[in-house]
Amino acid sequence: MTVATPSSLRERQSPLIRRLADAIETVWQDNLDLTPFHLPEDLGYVEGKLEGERLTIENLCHQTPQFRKLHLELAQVGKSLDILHCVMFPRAGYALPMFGADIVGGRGKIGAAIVDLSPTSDDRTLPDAYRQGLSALPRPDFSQPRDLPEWGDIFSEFCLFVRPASPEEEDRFLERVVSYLTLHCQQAVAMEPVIGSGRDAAIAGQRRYCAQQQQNDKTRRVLEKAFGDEWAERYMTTVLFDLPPESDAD
Ligand code: BLA
Repeated sequence: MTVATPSSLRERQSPLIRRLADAIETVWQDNLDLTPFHLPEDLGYVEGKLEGERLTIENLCHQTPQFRKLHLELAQVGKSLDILHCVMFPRAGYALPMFGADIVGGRGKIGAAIVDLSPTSDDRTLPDAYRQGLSALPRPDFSQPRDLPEWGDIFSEFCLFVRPASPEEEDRFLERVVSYLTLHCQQAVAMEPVIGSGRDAAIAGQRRYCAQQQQNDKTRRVLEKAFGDEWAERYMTTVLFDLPPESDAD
């Protein structure tokens, strides 16, 4: 992997993105047993051109006993687009929801901020401990909620999708991400791996999540314009939302 200075892009990004990236890493380090995860050689640090502006992507990945991949990605297009993308992919034996977050901003404003713990079970609901933990959080208070696209039927009733309209709303969004993430890490480390039908259902749920996310045309378009159709397809299906193996392999 090309090793970029991990903090180099971060320093140039919107404050909310920078703070979120730092916060996510802190929660991971404090709660999980991290070991390195290596992306395909050429995909750790990537540069392309988008409408004359430089698109830079920096990936940070880990794995843990419970997660086959923890992915934190920062991307920037010239001065116009700042992106944070984060997904935690459970290992096959761990029937956990999917943690996902995506922040898209630019020119000093965040236009889209989304975070969710998305169910992977057959009945498409979150485990009780998640529902209880999430219900106990302060009610989300944001003045500009956004509508989910059609492929977003994978998200839970706790999905938060907003355009943060003030520094206070940015702070509240950050706090909520940290709460979701902390709950998720605590649940994950306390969990016993499952076998049999629970395991198959969790794998199927994770595959469904990734397949739906691959339909996000807004992400795909940014990548296609900078790197071409084929590269975008490879990146979306091997780095952003790779499907877990269908059967028993971990
Ligand atoms: C939206 N994602 C977007 C948008 C862009 C990207 C440009 C449109 C912003 C807007 O409507 O204001 C771009 N996101 C990217 C790129 C990467 C990225 C290029 O992550 C990576 C290199 N997306 C995720 C995850 C979630 C997610 C994990 O990657 C949710 C947990 C959601 N992004 C998401 C949703 C939208 C979005 C729901 C709105 C899509 C729409 O309105 O059609």
